[in-house]
Amino acid sequence: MKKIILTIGFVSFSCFFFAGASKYPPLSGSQQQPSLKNSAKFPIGVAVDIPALINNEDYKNIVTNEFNSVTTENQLKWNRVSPAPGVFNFKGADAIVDFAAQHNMRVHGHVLIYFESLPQWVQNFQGDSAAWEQLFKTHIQTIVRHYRGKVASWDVVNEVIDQNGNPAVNDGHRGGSVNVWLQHLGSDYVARAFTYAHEADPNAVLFYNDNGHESYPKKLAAIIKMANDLKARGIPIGGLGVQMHMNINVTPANVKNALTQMARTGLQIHISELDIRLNPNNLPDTLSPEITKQGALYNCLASAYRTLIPKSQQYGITFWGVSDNNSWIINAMHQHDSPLLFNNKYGKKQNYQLFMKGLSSN
Ligand code: 9MR
Repeated sequence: MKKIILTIGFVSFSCFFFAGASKYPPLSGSQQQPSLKNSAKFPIGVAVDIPALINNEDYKNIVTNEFNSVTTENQLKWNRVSPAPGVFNFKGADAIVDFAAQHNMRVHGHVLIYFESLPQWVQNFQGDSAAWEQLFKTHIQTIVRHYRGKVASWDVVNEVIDQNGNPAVNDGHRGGSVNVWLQHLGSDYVARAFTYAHEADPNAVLFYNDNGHESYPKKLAAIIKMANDLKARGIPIGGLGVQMHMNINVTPANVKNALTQMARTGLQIHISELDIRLNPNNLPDTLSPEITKQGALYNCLASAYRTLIPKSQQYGITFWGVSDNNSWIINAMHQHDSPLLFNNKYGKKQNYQLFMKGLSSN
């Protein structure tokens, strides 16, 4: 076994590689190509969107060659799937689910209850708490029933704990949306969301999904406490989504600490929205000096997940986007960055190899 220590700037990465790590692990089929999915003993996923998944051959090839799980990046957000009262438009998400079925991929459904990405009609909805409850329940159950047997798991509730570990009343750091669910349904709506989803598909694995576990200790503690409380009450929570939208200043120690603590819940642990920003301050100049740091962090993350999460809890690692030009960091945040494993021309980056090495077991 070799220990490789990379020290770049003031960040030190310490990862263990086993002697066989440069070879691909034994695979069930003898003809399998080297790929991310063939290098891991757990699913490797990617968030996908329409129309790229239908129109773009390079994008499709990466999705089918490298991944065995897909997450619906935007097509099941409330504003897409239910843009008007009583209207459900499943066209976009159906296309993703059909694609996944054709290519034998798992589908993770994102997202049922999220107080961002709500259409105006929900934000302006008028009614007493019973009317809000009905809106909430109908939304969850209509979608989960539609995909029963086709979508393996759901982000049932997303991002409702703030950085200090308190219930999020708004998306403060992004400045805008109010948590209408907390406002109208009281704090126990999280538990009811899981119960409603479970009624609609008892076989689906149900996740609470959030970010910042590696950076905000009070938030990490609050998420773990909530998960343990839900479990103790018999609420059907099956897993925790650890988004891991990170940047190169996150330390391996913080990643390892978050994963170790999350694993103690006994729930499935899904690294659900992985990307690593090179350029958190959005500087205009070259990104290249930071690429080594990013690669080292990708490598450590893969190896930490493989070694620190018990096999029975490894739901997989999902990237938030196929290639840099499809990343929300470029498209929604308009940042100058290069956060993923594939570049703007759909080519593999150096990070790809480093992440893959981290996936390999001895
Ligand atoms: O990647 C998504 C981007 O395309 C959307 O514009 C944005 C707003 O809906 O949401 C992005 O995805 C978010 C995910 O749904 C929840 N966790 C944070 C993700 C990045 O903002």
